[in-house]
Amino acid sequence: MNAVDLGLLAADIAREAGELAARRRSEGVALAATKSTLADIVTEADREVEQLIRERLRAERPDDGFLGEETGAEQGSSGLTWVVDPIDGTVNYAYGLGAYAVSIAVVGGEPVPERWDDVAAAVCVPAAGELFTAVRGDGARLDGIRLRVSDETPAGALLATGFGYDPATHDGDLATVRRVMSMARDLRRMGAAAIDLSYVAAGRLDGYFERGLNPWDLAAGALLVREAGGVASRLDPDAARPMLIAGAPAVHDRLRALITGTGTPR
Ligand code: LIP
Repeated sequence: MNAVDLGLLAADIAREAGELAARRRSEGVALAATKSTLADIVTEADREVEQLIRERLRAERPDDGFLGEETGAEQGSSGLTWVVDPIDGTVNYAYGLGAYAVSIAVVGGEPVPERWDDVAAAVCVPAAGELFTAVRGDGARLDGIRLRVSDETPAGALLATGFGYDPATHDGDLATVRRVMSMARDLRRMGAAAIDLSYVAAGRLDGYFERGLNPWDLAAGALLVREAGGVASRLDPDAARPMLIAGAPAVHDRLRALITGTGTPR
């Protein structure tokens, strides 16, 4: 299978998984457990959707590896790994907010964000009926239409961020927000990194930054941004909470400079 075919497979499975997530949502959400902190939850649907994705991939691509938010890692022998967040934005999902997504990426090499090679990705946002897709070297698309990142306007950049589930990290994250507001026209906090990144790719947001994302939160979205002409990079990759920064090249560079303290506020 070439990258385009892998992208089609990712898209098909993301669409089917999105339908299952939406169906379960309409039936009511059952909390399954809490994870790293009380605010970090997993629902029965997260597990069921990941199971469906895993089964579909096992049937189609038995030699590939798998790295999923809920069921963990399984090494493959093909050199490819599927990096999956069955429901990104679980808290939104549990509260009945529509900003949740199924995020599926396939990467080559070691399944670590700095070292993997992007191959293909799909992000399905069931509540909006939208499917974002990207294939390395072949662009990013929303329901088949080519995407392009947006440049900052004279009014400043429309930025988004997120905060982790650990209350101990909130002060630091708010200090970062304070630093970047000098370039912002406004700030959004959607609650699902895969959607934030898809929106950067689509030019619905000019830039996005967040500390502490997991590989499955960013794998598909980062490829979407890159294939839409943007940059997605990680600061402090070896720290406990690396910072992801994404946007059109100029927006990305300005964000990075303000976050690292090397940029001058406007
Ligand atoms: C969530 C992210 C969200 C972020 C949370 C968490 P989950 O993923 O997408 O934007 O702020 O820390 O990582 O847990 O809903 O899949």
